[in-house]
Amino acid sequence: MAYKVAVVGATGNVGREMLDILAERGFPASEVVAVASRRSQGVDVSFGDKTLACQAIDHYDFSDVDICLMSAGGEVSKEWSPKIAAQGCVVIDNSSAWRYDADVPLIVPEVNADAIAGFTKKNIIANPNCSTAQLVVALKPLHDAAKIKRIVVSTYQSVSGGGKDAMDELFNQTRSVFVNDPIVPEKFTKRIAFNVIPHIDVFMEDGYTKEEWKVLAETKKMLDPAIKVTCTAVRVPVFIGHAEAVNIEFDQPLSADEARDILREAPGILVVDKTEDGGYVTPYECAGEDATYVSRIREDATVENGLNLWVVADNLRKGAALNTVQIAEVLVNRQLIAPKKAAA
Ligand code: 2RA
Repeated sequence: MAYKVAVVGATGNVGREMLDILAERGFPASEVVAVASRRSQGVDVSFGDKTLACQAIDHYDFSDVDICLMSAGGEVSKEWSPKIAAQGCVVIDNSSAWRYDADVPLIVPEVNADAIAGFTKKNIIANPNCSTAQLVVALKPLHDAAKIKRIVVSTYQSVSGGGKDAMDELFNQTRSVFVNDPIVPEKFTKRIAFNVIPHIDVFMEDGYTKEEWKVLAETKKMLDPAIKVTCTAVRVPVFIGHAEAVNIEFDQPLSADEARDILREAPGILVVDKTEDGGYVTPYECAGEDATYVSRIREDATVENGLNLWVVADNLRKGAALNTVQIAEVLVNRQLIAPKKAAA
């Protein structure tokens, strides 16, 4: 069986990555179409060894498309996902537009693949925020083993999470430092080159940022609403790869050695954890990789049943495009959808 797949937002960082990952993983596609805004109509994007010219979303007929991978931002998704879904096409959306809707499953396949069955209510499935995706992959096997009570997360998020313009801003500011040009922040609120900024997404009434709230709300929705979560989200001058320092308090005792053994067997995780110089993974090394890496696993003696971890992943892949394609693979492998057009 083969499916017609549309990638909406095909010219963006995540859209391009979705096309790469569909090709790399040999997704069973009868046809892949690249869709973007009217502004990007005709722009060429790569799909494996082919080049696809982008179609404009407002002129595109989705009625024979089986799966739409959407990465065009919240506003576009709010307008277009229901229209596309109403044409019998399952939308897997990477924005925050649908994540907190009780009738839309929020899925990380290693964590809660069974919850995908609820997609039929709206024909929409949500992909989590990048910082939550890698976090729950690491937490799930530990929660199953010793029940997590509370986590304290500090994120170190690369600029690619803010899109291509944010990557350009880091590049241009870094260059400006060396040639002594003035630095005028545009997308970021302060200079990002050779700096860190404790502010991602908008501020909320309680003083937290929306990025910090997303980690809390999405972890509860996917893993367990009883887990207490607090987060500080920070932008760092790294192009690709988000890192997280995670402090966990468990209900049951769990030693660092036990956690290491559990994580080594867990899906989607690679443990790189040697207490020696360089015996851990950094964002630079995880760029382009599919795994969520866990390093620096150690007991926290300041609380009962506490552990600390360092969790790193490619935010454009596991944090976005890869997870979206994996969700599509669950739909297909569990035969939850049938292609509209039978193969000739
Ligand atoms: C960021 N979490 O890193 C966002 C992207 N989804 O800005």
